[in-house]
Amino acid sequence: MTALEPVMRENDGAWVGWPGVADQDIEPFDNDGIRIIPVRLSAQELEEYYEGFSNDTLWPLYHDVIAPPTYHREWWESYVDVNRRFAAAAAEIASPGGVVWVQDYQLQLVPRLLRELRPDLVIGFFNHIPFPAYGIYSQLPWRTQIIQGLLGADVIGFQRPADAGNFSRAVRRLLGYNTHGTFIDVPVSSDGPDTLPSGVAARVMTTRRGDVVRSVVAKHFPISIDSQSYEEMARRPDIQARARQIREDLGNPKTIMLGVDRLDYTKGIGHRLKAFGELLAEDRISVEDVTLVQVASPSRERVETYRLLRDEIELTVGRINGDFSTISHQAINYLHHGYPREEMVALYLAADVMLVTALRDGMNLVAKEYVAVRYDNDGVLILSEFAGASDELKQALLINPHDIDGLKDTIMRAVEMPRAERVRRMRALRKRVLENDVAKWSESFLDTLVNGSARFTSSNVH
Ligand code: GDG
Repeated sequence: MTALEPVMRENDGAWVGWPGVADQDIEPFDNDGIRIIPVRLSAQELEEYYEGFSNDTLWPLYHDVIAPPTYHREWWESYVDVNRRFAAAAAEIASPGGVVWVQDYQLQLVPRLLRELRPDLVIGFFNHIPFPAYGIYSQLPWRTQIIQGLLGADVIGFQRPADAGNFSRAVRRLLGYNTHGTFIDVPVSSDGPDTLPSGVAARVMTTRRGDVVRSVVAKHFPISIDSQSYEEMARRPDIQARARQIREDLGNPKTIMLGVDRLDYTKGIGHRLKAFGELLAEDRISVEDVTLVQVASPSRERVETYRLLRDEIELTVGRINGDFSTISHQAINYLHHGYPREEMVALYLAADVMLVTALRDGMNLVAKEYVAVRYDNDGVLILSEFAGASDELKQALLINPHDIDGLKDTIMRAVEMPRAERVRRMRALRKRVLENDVAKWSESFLDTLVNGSARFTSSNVH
C-alpha cells in the first residue's frame, strides 16, 4: 500500500498482514522505516479463509453474484478464526488510544473484535470492493455477524455513495438501528462491546430520544492512485521509446486498443472480446488498422471459477485470432502475464483506446492510471458505468458492457474520434485524477477518522 507508506512512517505505524506464503512463522521486522507484523495462515486456512470464504463467497456475492457464491460453514469458521488472529495481532501492538485502519473484505470482523480487545482505539475500515444491495447481501447466512463486525469501526469507508447506502440499508433492515445520512447510531449497551469506551468518548452521544449511541460514519472515500508518479514515469525517455517500440512491434496499426485486468470474471473481458470480434466479423474494423492488446494477469488460479474463466477467455481469443488474424497482423495480442509497472505505463502510452468494461468493480485503478499517464492529453477511455471510477470520470465514454451493440458503437466512436474532442475529454479527466490522488484519499479518510465529523458539538458530546 504505497499510499499509506508516508503516513505510516511519519506516525510510527505498523503494517499487520499475511506475507503471502502458508505455514510460515516470520518474525516482525522493519522495512524502510515501517514495522511489519506478519500473521501466519496455515495451508488449510489459505484454502478455507482466503480462497474459500474471501474469494469464492464474499467476492462473487459483493460483485452482484456475477458468479454464484459458495456457502460453506467450514469456510466461515475459518474466516472467524483468521479475523480473530488479525485482531489479536493489532491489539497487541497498537499504542494506547492509537489509530488502526483495517483494509478490505477479508477482515470485516476485525473492527468489532478489536474494539472488544482494545476499547481505547480509534478504528477505521475501508472496503475496496462494492457493497451489494440488500436483496443480494441478504443471501449471506452470516449477514448479521458481518455488519456487526464492521460496526465496530468508527468510520467505515466505501468507494461509492451507493455502496455506503447499501451498507446503511442492511444495518437498518437487519439490526433496526437509526441512520441519518452518513451516520449510524449504534446503541451503547452496558453488557456488549459498545460499552462506553474511554478513549473515544467524543463519538458517544445522547440522541434526541435519550438513547446513548456510538455514532459510526459510513461514507464514500473514492480511492485513487499516485497520479504524479505515473505521469513522471510516462515522461521518461526510455518509457517513451518502449511505447514506440510496442507500436512498431504490433505492425504500426492505426489504432491500438488495450485492456489491462486481473483475469477475473468481474472485469467483463468476455464482453469486450465479443464486441471486438463482432466488429471484425462485420468489417467495421480490420486487423490491418486495429489491434487489441489484452493483458490478463494471472489471478486466484486455485479457485475453480477462475480456471473455468481462463479456459473460456482463451477459447474466445483463439477463435477470434483464428478467424481474423493474418500472418502479418494479429487481431488480439493476449498476454497472460504480470508485467513490471514500467511496461504497463509504456502500454498505456501506446494505447489509443483504453477499454475498461467491468461488470462490477469497486473503483478500477487501471482507468485512473491510463488517464494519469496521458500527459499528451490524447487517448480515449471507454469506461463501464459499473466501475466506481465512472462516478468521477464523467468525460470518459461511459458504457453498459451488457449492451454489446452499444459497446460496439462506442468503440467505433472512440476509433473515429477527432483529436480536438479527445484532447478536450482527456484534459478534463486528467484534472480530476491529478487533483484527487491517493494521498488525498488517505488524508481525507484519516481526517474523518481522527477528527470525527461535523455531527459532534460540545452540547451533545458526553
Ligand atoms: C481492487 C478492486 C479497486 C494489473 N496487472 C498488472 C498490474 N496490474 C495493476 C493495475 C492496477 C491494479 O493491478 C489493479 O487494480 P484495479 O483497481 O484495476 O482492480 P483490482 O485488482 O480488482 O482491485 C478495485 C482496487 O481494489 C483498489 O481499491 O479499484 O475495484 O476490485 O494498479 O495496474 N500491475 C503490474 N503488472 C501487471 O501485469 N505491474
